[in-house]
Amino acid sequence: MQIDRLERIFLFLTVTLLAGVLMAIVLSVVHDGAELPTQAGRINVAEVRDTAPFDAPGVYETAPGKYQAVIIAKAWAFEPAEIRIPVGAELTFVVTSIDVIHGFQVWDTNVNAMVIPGQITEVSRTFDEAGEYNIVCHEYCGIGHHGMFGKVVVSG
Ligand SMILES: [Cu+2]
Repeated sequence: MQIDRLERIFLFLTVTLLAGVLMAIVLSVVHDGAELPTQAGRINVAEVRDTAPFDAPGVYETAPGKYQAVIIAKAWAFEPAEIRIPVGAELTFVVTSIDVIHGFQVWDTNVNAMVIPGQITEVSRTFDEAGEYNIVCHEYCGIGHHGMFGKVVVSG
Protein backbone atom coordinates (compact mmCIF):
# COMPACT_ATOMS: atom_id res chain seq x y z
CA MET A 1 0.00 0.00 0.00
CA GLN A 2 1.29 3.40 -0.94
CA ILE A 3 0.33 6.55 0.90
CA ASP A 4 0.26 9.64 -1.17
CA ARG A 5 2.31 12.63 0.02
CA LEU A 6 -0.81 14.77 0.46
CA GLU A 7 -2.52 11.97 2.42
CA ARG A 8 0.51 11.78 4.68
CA ILE A 9 0.38 15.53 5.30
CA PHE A 10 -3.36 15.34 5.96
CA LEU A 11 -2.91 12.45 8.41
CA PHE A 12 -0.13 14.36 10.18
CA LEU A 13 -2.33 17.48 10.49
CA THR A 14 -5.27 15.41 11.77
CA VAL A 15 -3.22 13.68 14.46
CA THR A 16 -1.58 17.00 15.41
CA LEU A 17 -4.98 18.67 15.76
CA LEU A 18 -6.33 15.83 17.93
CA ALA A 19 -3.21 15.91 20.11
CA GLY A 20 -3.57 19.70 20.46
CA VAL A 21 -7.20 19.48 21.52
CA LEU A 22 -6.40 16.71 24.01
CA MET A 23 -3.54 18.82 25.40
CA ALA A 24 -5.88 21.83 25.76
CA ILE A 25 -8.38 19.72 27.74
CA VAL A 26 -5.67 18.31 30.01
CA LEU A 27 -4.18 21.79 30.59
CA SER A 28 -7.59 23.31 31.41
CA VAL A 29 -8.19 20.62 34.02
CA VAL A 30 -4.69 20.41 35.52
CA HIS A 31 -3.53 24.02 35.18
CA ASP A 32 -6.75 26.07 35.29
CA GLY A 33 -8.75 23.80 37.60
CA ALA A 34 -11.69 23.39 35.23
CA GLU A 35 -14.28 20.98 36.52
CA LEU A 36 -17.67 19.82 35.41
CA PRO A 37 -20.72 20.95 37.34
CA THR A 38 -22.03 18.00 39.29
CA GLN A 39 -25.52 16.65 39.53
CA ALA A 40 -26.02 17.03 43.25
CA GLY A 41 -29.29 15.17 43.41
CA ARG A 42 -32.80 14.89 42.08
CA ILE A 43 -35.88 16.79 43.18
CA ASN A 44 -39.61 16.62 42.51
CA VAL A 45 -40.34 19.69 40.35
CA ALA A 46 -43.83 20.13 41.83
CA GLU A 47 -42.43 20.23 45.37
CA VAL A 48 -39.34 22.42 44.91
CA ARG A 49 -40.66 25.25 47.09
CA ASP A 50 -41.53 22.80 49.89
CA THR A 51 -38.21 20.94 49.74
CA ALA A 52 -35.07 22.02 51.58
CA PRO A 53 -32.95 23.93 50.73
CA PHE A 54 -35.17 25.45 48.04
CA ASP A 55 -37.94 26.30 50.51
CA ALA A 56 -35.72 29.25 51.47
CA PRO A 57 -33.70 30.53 48.49
CA GLY A 58 -30.88 32.86 49.50
CA VAL A 59 -27.25 33.11 50.50
CA TYR A 60 -25.95 31.34 53.59
CA GLU A 61 -22.57 31.18 55.31
CA THR A 62 -21.89 27.48 55.85
CA ALA A 63 -18.40 27.87 57.38
CA PRO A 64 -15.96 30.74 57.82
CA GLY A 65 -15.29 32.04 54.29
CA LYS A 66 -17.65 29.53 52.69
CA TYR A 67 -21.04 30.47 51.33
CA GLN A 68 -23.88 28.64 49.67
CA ALA A 69 -26.29 30.34 47.28
CA VAL A 70 -29.56 28.44 46.99
CA ILE A 71 -31.13 29.57 43.73
CA ILE A 72 -34.38 28.78 41.94
CA ALA A 73 -34.33 29.36 38.19
CA LYS A 74 -37.71 30.07 36.65
CA ALA A 75 -39.12 31.77 33.59
CA TRP A 76 -37.65 34.41 33.58
CA ALA A 77 -35.65 35.15 36.68
CA PHE A 78 -33.20 33.79 39.18
CA GLU A 79 -34.40 33.81 42.76
CA PRO A 80 -32.60 35.49 44.47
CA ALA A 81 -31.35 37.73 41.66
CA GLU A 82 -28.59 39.28 43.73
CA ILE A 83 -25.97 37.44 45.77
CA ARG A 84 -23.66 39.35 48.10
CA ILE A 85 -20.45 37.82 49.45
CA PRO A 86 -17.16 39.16 50.81
CA VAL A 87 -14.01 39.02 48.71
CA GLY A 88 -12.12 35.74 49.01
CA ALA A 89 -15.25 33.72 49.75
CA GLU A 90 -15.79 30.28 48.30
CA LEU A 91 -19.31 30.28 46.91
CA THR A 92 -21.24 27.13 46.06
CA PHE A 93 -24.23 27.64 43.79
CA VAL A 94 -27.03 25.13 44.35
CA VAL A 95 -29.52 25.63 41.56
CA THR A 96 -32.67 23.97 40.27
CA SER A 97 -35.47 24.90 37.88
CA ILE A 98 -39.19 24.89 38.54
CA ASP A 99 -40.26 24.95 34.91
CA VAL A 100 -38.07 24.53 31.81
CA ILE A 101 -34.37 24.03 31.13
CA HIS A 102 -32.30 27.13 31.91
CA GLY A 103 -28.63 27.96 31.71
CA PHE A 104 -26.49 29.36 34.50
CA GLN A 105 -23.38 31.28 33.58
CA VAL A 106 -21.41 33.73 35.70
CA TRP A 107 -19.53 36.15 33.46
CA ASP A 108 -15.75 36.40 33.77
CA THR A 109 -15.61 33.07 35.60
CA ASN A 110 -15.65 29.41 34.59
CA VAL A 111 -19.06 28.89 36.24
CA ASN A 112 -21.25 27.57 33.45
CA ALA A 113 -23.93 24.94 34.01
CA MET A 114 -27.27 23.68 32.81
CA VAL A 115 -30.25 23.92 35.14
CA ILE A 116 -32.62 21.07 34.45
CA PRO A 117 -36.07 20.56 36.02
CA GLY A 118 -35.92 17.65 38.46
CA GLN A 119 -32.18 17.94 38.91
CA ILE A 120 -30.08 19.88 41.39
CA THR A 121 -26.97 21.47 39.91
CA GLU A 122 -24.03 22.35 42.11
CA VAL A 123 -20.94 24.34 41.16
CA SER A 124 -18.37 26.17 43.29
CA ARG A 125 -15.93 29.01 42.81
CA THR A 126 -13.74 31.21 44.96
CA PHE A 127 -14.17 34.92 44.27
CA ASP A 128 -10.77 36.52 44.91
CA GLU A 129 -11.51 39.83 43.19
CA ALA A 130 -14.10 42.36 44.27
CA GLY A 131 -16.66 43.42 41.70
CA GLU A 132 -19.99 42.61 40.13
CA TYR A 133 -20.32 39.39 38.19
CA ASN A 134 -23.38 39.08 35.99
CA ILE A 135 -25.32 35.84 35.98
CA VAL A 136 -27.10 35.05 32.73
CA CYS A 137 -29.32 32.29 31.44
CA HIS A 138 -27.61 30.94 28.34
CA GLU A 139 -30.28 28.45 27.31
CA TYR A 140 -33.24 29.88 25.38
CA CYS A 141 -36.18 29.42 27.73
CA GLY A 142 -38.97 31.49 26.23
CA ILE A 143 -40.03 34.99 25.33
CA GLY A 144 -38.48 36.61 28.41
CA HIS A 145 -35.15 34.77 28.14
CA HIS A 146 -33.18 37.94 27.28
CA GLY A 147 -34.21 39.51 30.58
CA MET A 148 -33.23 36.58 32.77
CA PHE A 149 -30.18 37.63 34.73
CA GLY A 150 -28.79 38.18 38.18
CA LYS A 151 -25.50 39.15 39.74
CA VAL A 152 -22.91 38.22 42.30
CA VAL A 153 -21.65 41.25 44.20
CA VAL A 154 -18.24 40.62 45.74
CA SER A 155 -17.18 43.37 48.10
CA GLY A 156 -13.95 43.84 49.97
CU1 LIG B 1 -33.17 31.52 29.35
